[in-house]
Amino acid sequence: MIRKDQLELADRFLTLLGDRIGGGVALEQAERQLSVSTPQLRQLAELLGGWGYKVRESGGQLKLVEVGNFVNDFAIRHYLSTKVFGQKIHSYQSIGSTNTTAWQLAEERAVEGTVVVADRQTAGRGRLGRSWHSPPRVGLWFSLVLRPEIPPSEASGLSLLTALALAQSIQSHCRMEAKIKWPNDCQIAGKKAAGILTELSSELDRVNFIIVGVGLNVNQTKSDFPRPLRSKATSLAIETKQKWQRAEILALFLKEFEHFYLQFKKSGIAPFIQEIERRMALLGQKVTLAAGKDIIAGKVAGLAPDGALLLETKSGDYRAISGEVSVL
Ligand code: BT5
Repeated sequence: MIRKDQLELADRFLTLLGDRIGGGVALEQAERQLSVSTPQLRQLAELLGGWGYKVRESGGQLKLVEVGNFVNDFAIRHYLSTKVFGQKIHSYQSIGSTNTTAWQLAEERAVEGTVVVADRQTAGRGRLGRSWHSPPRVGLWFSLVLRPEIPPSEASGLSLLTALALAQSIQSHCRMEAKIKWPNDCQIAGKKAAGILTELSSELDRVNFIIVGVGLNVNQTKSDFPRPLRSKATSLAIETKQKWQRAEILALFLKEFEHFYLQFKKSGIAPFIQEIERRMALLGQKVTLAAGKDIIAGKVAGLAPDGALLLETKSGDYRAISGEVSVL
């Protein structure tokens, strides 16, 4: 177990190193600013090495020569500026499903804002028993524990809220337009870049906890996707032609989400509907909606104040609270 003061020192050391490959600082300056001896500084460099940050020492200079792109507690905290989300982080190299682990932790009283994140999932889940492709080191596979005091019927709004926070953080950080595909996807250039799996533990009139799971494709190349996914899935790297620091994106998302979530707890999804509609894929388009055994054809008219999808159909307006939308 690494002590908290060591973590803080390592964090400050990384900032002194400029936080990027090629960044550096004079040995003497680092010792002075961190109030540590040379052996202590070397220990900190070793600690950073374990997290994928390689520091080289030569001629009294320290240089950051490798940044590992890990998504672990240290890397996330380095970028984190939230009050609730990510104050408790469980990070794994490999795990079945972060949603399953977050659910277990929530049953053991994990606090609101707990984040479970994995470099790889071996049994990543989508909705309705579908699977989620989660290869190592290229994506963000994580789940959040939420404990809102809302009726269970309002929980589905959290998928849309998450999609909005994802779309906004992708857009502001990667300068790339991201759209929301109702009810739980984020699309870039018409392809799926992220999926959201919201799972609810509740009694009839009361939520015990909610797990929001997010899979965001970050640094995959086209060939990293299995063939059947290649035509419909994409990643931030494919669309922007550059690799991204996953821990930084996670921290930015958590900040955006926290901001929205605090308002959601007071006023529900209604105040966000206009913004979600503005970013909605398929608005005004002819689609089919598969909801249970029903297939409904219609034009996407927008969202109801509770987040339900509104379709204009031949037999009048149709309101859907769940389902799968496909373009006709
Ligand atoms: C979703 O389901 O889109 C929800 C995915 C949630 C994944 C996260 S990862 C962290 C957390 N832990 C979990 O175990 N799950 C959550 P759905 O709408 O049912 O879409 C699933 C479909 O998306 C699959 O049937 C594939 O067609 C496609 N798919 C699978 N992996 C994909 C990927 N990496 N990128 C894009 N599409 C994918």
